[in-house]
Amino acid sequence: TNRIFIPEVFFTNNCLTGEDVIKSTRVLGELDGIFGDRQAFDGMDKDQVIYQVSSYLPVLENTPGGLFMGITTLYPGKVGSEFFMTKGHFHSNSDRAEFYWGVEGEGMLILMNEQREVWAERIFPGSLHYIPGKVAHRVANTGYQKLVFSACWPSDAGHDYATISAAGFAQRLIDVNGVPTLV
Ligand code: S6P
Ligand code: ZN
Repeated sequence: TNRIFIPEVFFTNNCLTGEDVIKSTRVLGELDGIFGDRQAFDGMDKDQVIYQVSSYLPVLENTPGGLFMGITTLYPGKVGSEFFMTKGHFHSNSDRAEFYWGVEGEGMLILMNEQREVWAERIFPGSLHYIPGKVAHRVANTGYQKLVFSACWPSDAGHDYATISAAGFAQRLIDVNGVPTLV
């Protein structure tokens, strides 16, 4: 049976259910090792939800030529002085690009190329971000409310989390006297 997909409903309610919508939740305990301040991390509740992703997968993973879409809700907070952020990844098919766009709240899209050069773009409602292939991407919530952003990526992109798990990003987004700063 066909199910009608209404992006407005997806965006505003973030609660569509269906066999091609996958919801996942990341709690702090699953982000072990990605934040710089180990002592601060150890003192925090590991069951705290850091972000949730609803992904609309109209075709099977790895299908060439298709598109996926996701919406991520990233909650506000810090581990020490480092803003809550997503794990971050390259794509397994490394040349695959992606669009991100801001929906609600404020944050930073942190990008790193294969030469480990890092830069960042401010995310806000209506901001649009083109992430070229071979560029790792991660998002930090720099505000006091939830950050909601959406993404569209090729169905054969895949996710390479291992490279970032092993080597991290070359810079971190830290709150320096109230100013989000890459260090
Ligand atoms: C997928 C896209 C997003 C992220 C989501 C969570 O290609 O980039 O939907 O999956 O923002 O981030 P991460 O790094 O945990 O997958
Ligand atoms: Zn991606």
